[in-house]
Amino acid sequence: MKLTKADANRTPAHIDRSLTLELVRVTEHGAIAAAYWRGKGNEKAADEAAVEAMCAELGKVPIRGRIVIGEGERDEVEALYIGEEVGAGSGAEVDIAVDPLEGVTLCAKNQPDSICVLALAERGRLLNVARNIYMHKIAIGPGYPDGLVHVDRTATENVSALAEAKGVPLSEVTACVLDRPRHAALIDELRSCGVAVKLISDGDIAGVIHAAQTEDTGIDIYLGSGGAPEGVLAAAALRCTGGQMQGKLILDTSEKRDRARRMGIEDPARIYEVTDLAAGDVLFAATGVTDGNMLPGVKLRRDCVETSTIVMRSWSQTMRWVNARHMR
Ligand code: VTB
Ligand code: MG
Ligand code: MG
Repeated sequence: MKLTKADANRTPAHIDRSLTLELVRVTEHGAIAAAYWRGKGNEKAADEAAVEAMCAELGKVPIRGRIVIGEGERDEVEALYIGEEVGAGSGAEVDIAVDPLEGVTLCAKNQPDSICVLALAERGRLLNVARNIYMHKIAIGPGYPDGLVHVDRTATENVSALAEAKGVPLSEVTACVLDRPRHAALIDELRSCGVAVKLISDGDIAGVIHAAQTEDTGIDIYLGSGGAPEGVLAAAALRCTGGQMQGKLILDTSEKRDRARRMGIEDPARIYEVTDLAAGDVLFAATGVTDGNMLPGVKLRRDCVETSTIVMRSWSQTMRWVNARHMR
């Protein structure tokens, strides 16, 4: 088989491919637990349910795993804290990034695209960032020249370059942006260029992945700032789907800069490419909690529970959609 788009990413296949199905079980269980809290208005309970279920399932996976992006610091949260050792205790040494319930608000309000997410990489290959750090992000799909867009350029420059490369007028470009007051100027700028703006209320991991799947989603580019952990998780997915992304951390206080330094970040102004955020061999899994554009949500049927998961592997550049029935 001739592998082309994979070549740029190609690294030795260090991670056992059978772990893909193991990860599906983990995000499935997290999503099912959260699903019982859909629309109940209780973000905390939904999040905790997902954490607990993921944790229990991770304990069965044959890895020596370490959480590098988790729910918080060891003294802040009980489970899935940064530095926690997870897995069955034998197998490869790997690093894990989780967001047990990405889009807690979406789940609590039963709105689209809340997902249970996990990425797994070789030891030391995921950027380690704390939960309260934000990141400027820009992402486009595969098939464009390297460096076509840049996180430090203006939105106008970026969408103009993209429209030209795509061979369409700016009025046929769609940008996805988190609906936040801090993005008001960005949204105005995009609209004044004639670009269509798809506003999402939460969930920018899905937002970035949508930009890499333009043919299915109609979204050409993702722009704006959001959680840095979500940036690393999105980059892990992009390693598998193809596409470009850049991230720049927002370290706007000395406390954040110190914390980042302690986590190994030397240059606070560094621009991270996809492979700086998630390097080497990477696996990514996400299960839908609420019905969304990316994945259907959990279906609670009379006799069974149905889940839909996407699981990806960077080495093979495979994306698999796994629909599962779990008998009650
Ligand atoms: C961001 C985004 C997430 O929450 O962290 C956002 O990356 C936080 O929003 O996908 P605020 O600007 O309100 O802090 C999500 O949308 C959901 O966790
Ligand atoms: Mg979370
Ligand atoms: Mg999140």
